[in-house]
Amino acid sequence: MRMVLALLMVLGLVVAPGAAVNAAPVAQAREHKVGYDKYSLTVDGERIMVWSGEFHYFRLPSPELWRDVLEKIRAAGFTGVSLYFHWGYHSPAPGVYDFSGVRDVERLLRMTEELGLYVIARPGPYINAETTGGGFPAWLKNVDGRARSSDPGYTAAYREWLGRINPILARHQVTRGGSVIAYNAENEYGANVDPLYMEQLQEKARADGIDVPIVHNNCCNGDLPNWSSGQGAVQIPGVDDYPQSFNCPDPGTWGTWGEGVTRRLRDDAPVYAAEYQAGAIDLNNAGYEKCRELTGPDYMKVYYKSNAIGSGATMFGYYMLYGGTSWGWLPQPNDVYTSYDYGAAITESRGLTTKYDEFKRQGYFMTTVAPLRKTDPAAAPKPSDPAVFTQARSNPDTRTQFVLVRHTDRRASSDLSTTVDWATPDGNYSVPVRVNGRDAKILVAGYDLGGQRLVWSNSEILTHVTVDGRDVAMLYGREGEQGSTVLRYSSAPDVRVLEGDVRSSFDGKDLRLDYTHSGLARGLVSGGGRPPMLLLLGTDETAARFWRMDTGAGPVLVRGTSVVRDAKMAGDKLVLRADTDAPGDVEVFAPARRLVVGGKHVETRRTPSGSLLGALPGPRAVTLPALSDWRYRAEPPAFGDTGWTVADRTTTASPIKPKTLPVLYSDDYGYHHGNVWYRGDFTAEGTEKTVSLNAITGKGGSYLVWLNGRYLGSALGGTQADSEAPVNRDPGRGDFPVPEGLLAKGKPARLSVLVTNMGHNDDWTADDTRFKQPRGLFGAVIGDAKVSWQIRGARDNDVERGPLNTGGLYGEREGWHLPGGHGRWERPPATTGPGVSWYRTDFRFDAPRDQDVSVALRFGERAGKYRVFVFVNGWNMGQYVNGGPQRDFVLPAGVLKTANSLSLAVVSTEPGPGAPVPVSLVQLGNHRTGGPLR
Ligand code: IPT
Repeated sequence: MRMVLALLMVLGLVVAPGAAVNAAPVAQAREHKVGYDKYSLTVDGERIMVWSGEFHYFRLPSPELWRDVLEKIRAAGFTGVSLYFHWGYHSPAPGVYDFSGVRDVERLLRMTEELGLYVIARPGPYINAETTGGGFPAWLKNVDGRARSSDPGYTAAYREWLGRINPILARHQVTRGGSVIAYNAENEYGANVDPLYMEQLQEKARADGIDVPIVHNNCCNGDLPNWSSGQGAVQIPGVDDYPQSFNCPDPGTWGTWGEGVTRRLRDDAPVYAAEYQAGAIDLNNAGYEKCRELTGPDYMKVYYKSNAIGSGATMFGYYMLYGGTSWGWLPQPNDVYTSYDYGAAITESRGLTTKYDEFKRQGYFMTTVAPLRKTDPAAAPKPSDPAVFTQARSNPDTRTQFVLVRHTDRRASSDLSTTVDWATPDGNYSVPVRVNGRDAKILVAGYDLGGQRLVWSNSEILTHVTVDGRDVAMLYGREGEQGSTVLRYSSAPDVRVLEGDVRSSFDGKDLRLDYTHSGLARGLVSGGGRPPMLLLLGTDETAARFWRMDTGAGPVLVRGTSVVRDAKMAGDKLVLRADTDAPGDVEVFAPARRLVVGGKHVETRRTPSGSLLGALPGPRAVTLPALSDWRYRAEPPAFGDTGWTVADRTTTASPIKPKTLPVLYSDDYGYHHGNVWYRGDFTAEGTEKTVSLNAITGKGGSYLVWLNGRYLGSALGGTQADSEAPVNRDPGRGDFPVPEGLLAKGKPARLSVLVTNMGHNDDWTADDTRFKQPRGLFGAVIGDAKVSWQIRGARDNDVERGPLNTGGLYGEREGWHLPGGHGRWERPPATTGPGVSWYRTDFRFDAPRDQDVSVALRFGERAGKYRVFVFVNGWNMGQYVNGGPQRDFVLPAGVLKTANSLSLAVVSTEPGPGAPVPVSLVQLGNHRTGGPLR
């Protein structure tokens, strides 16, 4: 292997760590060189800050909206996105791969290229991600050889996948004019590791044309095998860190999983915060708002800033920026339900939160201030109060200093004011600082801010731009806090305060401005031997109202609007695509005389700040239709005589052997997702007392049992079994008494069982006894009866929506969930029995074309033990479990059209009313976009 690597290196296909990576051999105009050193990645020799976060295209089955999310990500100042690619999402069966429609990842990569976002590509093969099988296709459960190892069976399987995805990623590398700047091999590979496998993954990537640096996201702050040296080592080993844990019910408890400072793992590579916690899985059903609180703006301030200064990382991947929806059978059942909102900065319904605002404040700073891309630890100015903690880094070339200020005890929330003695590059100063509550600041000294010299400030820098030869800088602090900013001039500059209360003094070299952060203050500084500057001094809130956008004529600033998607200069016009959620001001700082927003000219006037100020309308109110006119159809147990597969196997590839034979695992018969029906035929003795079953469904699943058409009851499915007796060989046990007189000696009898498969276990520990846990019936005993079994699952004929959309309900096989009707539907009856009842209705959704209205289906209260599969225009948008944590099911535009069909498959384990479960359409957002989202 070493020889192969050496050979590839000679051929220029692999690069030695630290060396520049070669561009593709064919000369192309947009080819770039990617390299790195201990400080950062470089593109054509220029240092870059990869300030990125995670997005899962497979959790948004609407490519039109990928762009919406990516635009919002870019608008917050991110320079990149981190993207998992989900093997199982593309591959329903060995050798079968689909990259069309909602799976069109080239379209996704093209969008990142159009938007100028770098991509950290993470194709696994294993990705975890709380998705079924951790991203492995379910058919891999039938493949011999331990997954995530160099075993030949697994190797052949994953090479199929990499053989498809790698060339796509290779085509889109920065080195070939694309966006992919790094390639993540495997995922948190730290348990049961096989270094040969890690090495072979990378050889495969290189052989498939990957020439950007290979990275890895190591688990647990890099404490497990971390691929920084030895066989299988990657060029840039990164670290995953979730300091807050996933304890959403208790959002006030901080740092459960540690300090949260990313470790340096290699001296010759940049520090990479591969997955840094930006939300949480709702493990304890607290609801995602609690997860958002656990990882809210105060956590972000303290942890992200501590991490930036503590580690000097220049590559970041915040997990998640937008979580989305585990629609269909995407969820991994042990950790999540349908919603994967994640408490992220951008909600599942694509709304922006206060976390988004904090990302923007930090992101603009991280990506504006170039000296941050190369820093070493430095002596920190000493605070006079030991309850205040400081830490510093400085740029060895510019000598710019970055000082972190926070409570010594990160969890403390007292209000401390003190001073620090700061030896800045421009002299020694006593600088007042305040830490009020859970807060942290990164203060800057010795920085060439545009044409100005910032000596120091105890306000934080949001961003700055240069417009028509004038610097426009925005600094901010928490409402009510004192602020001071010192700038250097060769002679007294002229200071004109336009708004707010700002005092200034000049001592012959330093201009000192003192103020209280409140609203938005504005001052013009001119003369003093430097270009003029407009200084904007705001609060957290007013800073968050600003948007920075790059145009061909340089970056511009916009104040107002709920997002800015795009900005360009056309002659003297600034042309914006921007949303509003309410009427309000729009103010632009741009080399423009006119303003166009959403294709419409906006009346503006020139302000004393030199900006253009106008007003924009908000969205019109939209009314959603009531859902009525429901029709009904029953799905009788194990209905219909076609489509059944004889289940008579006596062996299985699963390391978990069944309790009874034949093997009844659904995967062994090619039914990998959703519900399966079983029927077991036997000749009765008449003496059978009990039907004893075991089923493994994954957490939260259940099964329902009928004998000769009579409902016997239901039981919860198990989550796992051990491979050998006596431990855990009785998962999901249900014993159902046989009603008197139901079976008669010598008469044919039929058992019907509906088993839900909640999704497949992940493989976090690289252990087949976890990943290859069966689904479906694990054991069945009916007295001494010899039962002939048949099984029926999904048809797998839905190319558009893919294999994870449907299971084996009869109605699914017959297309009752699809638009268009399909057969006879009736008025709902007065009552329904236990089992499967289907309901459907049609509705229209007429949102104005220039508005983005986000819609969800909301479940109201109704007692009973039931779950509901929600189909909108055939798309399985999730599973409602009565009494469960999720009531709102987001319906993304694209899935939602103007004319819609809604089908609900209700699986009830007890009799219930015939009327449909109470559901309604609700609005989760309404924005004027100025045109259709593209
Ligand atoms: C880490 C995984 O890499 C990622 O796929 C996802 O599962 C995430 O965490 C949690 O949402 S796993 C780590 C926290 C043990």
